[in-house]
Amino acid sequence: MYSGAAAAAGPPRRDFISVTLGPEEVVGVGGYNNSKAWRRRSCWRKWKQLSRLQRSVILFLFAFLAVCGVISYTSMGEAWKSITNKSLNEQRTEQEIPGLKLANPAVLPAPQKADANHGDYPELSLQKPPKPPHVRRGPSNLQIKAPRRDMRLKTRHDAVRAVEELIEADKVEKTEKSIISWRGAVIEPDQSTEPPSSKMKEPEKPSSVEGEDQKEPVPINERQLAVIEAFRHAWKGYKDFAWGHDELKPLSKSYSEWFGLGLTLIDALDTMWIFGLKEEFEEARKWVANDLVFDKNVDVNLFESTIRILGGLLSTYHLSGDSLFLEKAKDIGNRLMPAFKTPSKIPYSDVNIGRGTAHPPRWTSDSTVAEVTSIQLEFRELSRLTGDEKFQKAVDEVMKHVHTLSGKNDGLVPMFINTNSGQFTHLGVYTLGARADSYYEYLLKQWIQGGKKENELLEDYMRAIEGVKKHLLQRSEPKKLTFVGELAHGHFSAKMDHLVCFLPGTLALGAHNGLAADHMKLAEALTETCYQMYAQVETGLSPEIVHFNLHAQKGHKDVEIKPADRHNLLRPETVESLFYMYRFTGDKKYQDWGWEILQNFNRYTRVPTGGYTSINNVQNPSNPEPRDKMESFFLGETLKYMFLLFSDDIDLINLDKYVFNTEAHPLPIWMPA
Ligand code: DMJ
Repeated sequence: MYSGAAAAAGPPRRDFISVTLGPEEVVGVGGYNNSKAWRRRSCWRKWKQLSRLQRSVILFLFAFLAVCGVISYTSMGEAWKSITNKSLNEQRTEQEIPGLKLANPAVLPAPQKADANHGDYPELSLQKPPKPPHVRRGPSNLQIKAPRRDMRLKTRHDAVRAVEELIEADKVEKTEKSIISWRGAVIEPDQSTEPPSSKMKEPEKPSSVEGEDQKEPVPINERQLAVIEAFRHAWKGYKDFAWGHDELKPLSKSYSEWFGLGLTLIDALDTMWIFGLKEEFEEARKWVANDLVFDKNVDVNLFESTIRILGGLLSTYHLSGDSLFLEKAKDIGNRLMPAFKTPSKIPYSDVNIGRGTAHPPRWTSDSTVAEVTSIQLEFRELSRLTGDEKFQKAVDEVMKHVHTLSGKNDGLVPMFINTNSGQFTHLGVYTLGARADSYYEYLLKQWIQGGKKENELLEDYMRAIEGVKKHLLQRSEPKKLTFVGELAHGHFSAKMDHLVCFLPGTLALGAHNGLAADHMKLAEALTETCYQMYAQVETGLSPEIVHFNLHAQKGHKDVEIKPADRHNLLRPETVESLFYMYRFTGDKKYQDWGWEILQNFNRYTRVPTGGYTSINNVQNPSNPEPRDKMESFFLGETLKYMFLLFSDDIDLINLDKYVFNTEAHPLPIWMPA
C-alpha cells in the first residue's frame, strides 16, 4: 500500500514513492496515526522535497555536529575519570589514616649548593654505577600490600597460608581495579628533591607520598612475613609493658628510661610504615601527636637523639607525608642546637632540651669523633625541609673543620675531639669500631645525599678506605677471613667490633655509586667475615667483639671470644650489610645468611610474653643469659634491614633515591634538577 499523505501532495515524483508493508500500517489507516513508521515516512517525504543543495547543507551540518559531539564526549570522560579517581584516593587515605592528607610531589629545580667544591680529583674517577644483575626492575613502587590486621602467625605453615591469602587478595583487588595502598614510600622519577640553596626560603615538601598513579604492589614473601611476625611480637611486649617509654625490659615486664622520649616508639615508626602495619602505626602516631613533648628538663645525647629521634621523625615524614612528624622534627632540631655553642663549634655531647643548655660529659671536655660527624645527614635534611639554613651550617662547619685537622693516619681518624681546642685527642688509636665507625659511613652518605658534588667528603672517604687497607686489614686462620682490626700506637690488634660490620654495606654502596670496583671485592670478603662472626659461634649469634686468630692452631676457629665480649645486643650491622650486598649482587646466599640469623634471634632472644632481649652469652645455647633489655635499634634497624633483605623489590626504599642514616632511617637523596 502507499501512503495517503503522499497522494495528497500531488503526483509523486518517482523517487518519492515509498512503500512499507507491515501490520502497523494497516492499523493506522484512516485515523490519527502517530506510529513510528508513519512519522518516518512523513519525514522522508519532506526530505525528498528539499533541493539537492538544501540536503547537502543539512547533511554537512549533521556531520559537523557529530564530530564535535564525539570530541567533547571523550575529553569530558577523561576529566570525569580523573576527578572521581582523585576524590576516591583522597577518601581512602582519609579513612585509613585520619588526618593524613596526600602531600604533593616535590618537583623543584635543584640550585647549586653554594659551597659545593667542583674541583677535579683525578684519582677519584667515578665508574658507571653497576646495575644490580639479579633483581628484575620491578614496579617502581613500595606499595606491598599491608598485611591483614588480624594476622597472627604462629607457625611456618601459617606464614605460607598468609602469603597465599595475600596473593589471593591481590588478585581480587587487581580485578576490581581498585588498588590503593595506604603507604607510599617511593619517590617518583619526577619527584626530585632539591638540595638547600643559599637562599633557602621556601620549606620543602616530603620526598615521597602516595600518588594517584598506583603501580602494581609486590606481594610480601614468606620470610618477610616472618620478620613482620617478629616485629609484632616485639611490639606487643613494648606496648604491654613499656608504652611511651624508651626501652622495653621484656623479662621484668617493665621499661628503662634513657631520655624519656619514647625512643623505641619513634625509632620504629618508619619500620611500621614500610611493613604496612597500619594499625600499629596509627596508634603510635596518636602518641606522637598527644604525648611526645620535648619541652622537658632532660639531658639527651646529641648524636643518639639526632640519629634516632630526628632521623626517625624526618624519614617518617617523608614516607607518610604527614606534617606532624616534620613539626616534631623541627622542634627537637631547634632544641638540639645549643650543643654547637662551643669555643670550637665542635658540639658538646649532651644537651638539656628543656633548658637550652649543653655540656660535655662530666669527666672530659672531649666529644666522640663518630658522634660529632654522624649528625649531618639529619641536620642537612632539616635545613632543606624547613628552609632554615642554620642546621646545615652548624654541621657543615664540623665536617669542614675535621677535614682540615691533623692527627689523621692515611685518612683514619682518632676517636676523640676536644670541644675547646677543636683538635683530635688521644692520638694514635685507630678503629672502624666504636667512637669512629659512622664518621666513615657519613662521609660517603653525605656525598650521596648532596648529589655527589661535595668532593671534600669523597676525598676523605677514599683516603680513609685506603688507610683501612693499608693499616687495618688482615686475614685470619684457618679460613683466611679478611677482617678489620685496630691500630694502637703502631701496634696491630686483631680485635673487631660487631659495629665494624656496617663497613661492607657502606663499601658496596660506594661501589654502586661509581667508586672503585675493588671496594666491592672488599665488601664481599668482609660480609663473609661478619657472617662467620655468627656462624662460628654456638648460638649462631655474634658477640659484641671478636678477636681473630692470626695463626693456625689445631682445634681453633678463626673467631675467638673473650668473656667480657660475649654479649649480643640485637645489633643490626651485619644484617644491614647483607641487605646492601643482596641488593647489589642478587646473590641469594646473603638472604639465606640473614634468614639463619633471624631464626637464631628467635631461638635465643625471644621472650614468650612479648619482646626480644639482649643476651650475655652467645656461647651458651642452653643458657644465653638474657639481659632483660630490648634496644630501640632492634625495631628501628635490625628488623627493618631483615625485611628489606628478604625483598626482591628494589624500589622498596630504592637506594638511588634514599640514603639510610646510621639508624636505618631513609632520607631522600637530593636529586639534581
Ligand atoms: C645504632 O644506634 C646505630 O647503628 C649506631 O650507628 C651504632 N649503634 C647502634 C646499633 O648498633
